[in-house]
Amino acid sequence: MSPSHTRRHFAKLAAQAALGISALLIENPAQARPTKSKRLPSSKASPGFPKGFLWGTATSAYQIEGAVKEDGRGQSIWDTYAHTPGKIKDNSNADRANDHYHRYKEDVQLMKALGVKSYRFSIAWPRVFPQGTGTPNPKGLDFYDRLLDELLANSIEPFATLYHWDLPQELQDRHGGWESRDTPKAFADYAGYVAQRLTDRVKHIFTINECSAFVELGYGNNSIELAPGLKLSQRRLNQVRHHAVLGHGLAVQAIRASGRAGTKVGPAENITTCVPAIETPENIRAAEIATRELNGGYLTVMLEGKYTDAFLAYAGADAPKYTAEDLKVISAPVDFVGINVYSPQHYVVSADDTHGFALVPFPPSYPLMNSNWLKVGPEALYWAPRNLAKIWNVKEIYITENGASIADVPDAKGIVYDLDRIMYLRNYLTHLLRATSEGVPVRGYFLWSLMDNFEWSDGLANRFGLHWVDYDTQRRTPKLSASFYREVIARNSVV
Ligand code: GBH
Repeated sequence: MSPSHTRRHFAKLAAQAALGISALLIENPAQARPTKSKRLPSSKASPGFPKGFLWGTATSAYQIEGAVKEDGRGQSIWDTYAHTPGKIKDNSNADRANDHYHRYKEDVQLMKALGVKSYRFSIAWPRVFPQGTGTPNPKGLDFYDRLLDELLANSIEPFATLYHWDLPQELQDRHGGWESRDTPKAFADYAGYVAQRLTDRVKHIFTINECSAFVELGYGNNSIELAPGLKLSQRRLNQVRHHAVLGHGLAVQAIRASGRAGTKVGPAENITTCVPAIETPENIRAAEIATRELNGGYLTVMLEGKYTDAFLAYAGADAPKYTAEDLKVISAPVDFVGINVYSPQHYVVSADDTHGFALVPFPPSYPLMNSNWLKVGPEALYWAPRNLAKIWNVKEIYITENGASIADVPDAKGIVYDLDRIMYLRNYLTHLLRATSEGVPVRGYFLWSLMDNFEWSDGLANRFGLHWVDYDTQRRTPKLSASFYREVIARNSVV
């Protein structure tokens, strides 16, 4: 540093000390009020998202509801798993979680304050069919009835997910859960029942949240684990994969049969996102090929009605057993495709081999958010929907989840200044804006999550929320990122 620079630097520090640095900090995030004026300073510089873009937030039943023994709810594989010693990092469970079952009205007001237009939540199968099949619990849908009424009274459009991993324990005990064809069949019955009862108010239904995550991490040999935490052989795992996508297809058909006319349905899949490492025509093509192959057991079979040759060749003798009719069901036409996008799973370059693509290894110090899988790569939010539209000609896309885990720390007044979450969101949304500006048909975006919640095997300690949750008092406090998101929504643009 030059002497003059050092002097200036010193003078600045002295001034801060004189003022008292805390006097320079904002009092609370609510001070960052959304812009009221129609003529915005940056409106020329940053073009907006399409008119009517559906800004939303997302949650799931087991992660927020609590009330696990109320109103006749049956046990799910997650109750069992979370109560198994050693499974959850901080030894927590979601028996109470966010107590959303009783505080949903307050939570709808949090959404209203953000200005969101839509909300993605999930319905707990074991509340509706406590044993998975058979007679529905008469009180099973009452909570969702109340929630829907509250959302609609506040002009927030409900998007319901039918399966966010909380399989009725009885189905696991009876026949190994998704190992059996009876589970996709039971899922379709449940889907049809919900469609019949709720599609007067819910117009968009997601079948299954992330087949790929709950199958690979729940039944496969992976270091990250989800319930039921089995480590099956490749042969059995392939059959589970097949049953999961079959469950999706059967549910699509059941919802068409039992829902009101105009009900729209599709998956909410954890797409394996492939990004060209360097944007050349060859690498772009390679990333498209990789996207189709690496989603072979999930989105590709759902959207094409066949397993790719490479998928079957790789599975070899362990390939799933299925019929031609199964493939028709799995690829039952959907109205939209939802994708959860957190990270680029792979950076891709072209290759002259039979595959036509090669995966670039991640360097050991590649930046992560606060989850060991959450690699930061904002371009994922451009390439995931862009490839989805390009490869399969999908006409209606929702980003059903995107967000960041942070080891948030509230200050003395309980406020969280999560600049790192804002950094993540701002960068990702910039790439989403590139997609919509180029005409990629993304209709909405559901930020994960409205509030901190039970983060599966990571427990309550790892936080994804726009609102800090104090699990002792159940107090919700907006983080700085809540003000950021409110501003994004108000201006329909990246801010
Ligand atoms: C979502 O999972 C869930 O839907 C949601 O419930 C959860 O709270 C949220 O994200 C945050 O975790 O092969 O390296 O990607 C998506 C994240 C996808 C994380 C699969 C683990 C496997 C490791 N999961 N991923 S990797």
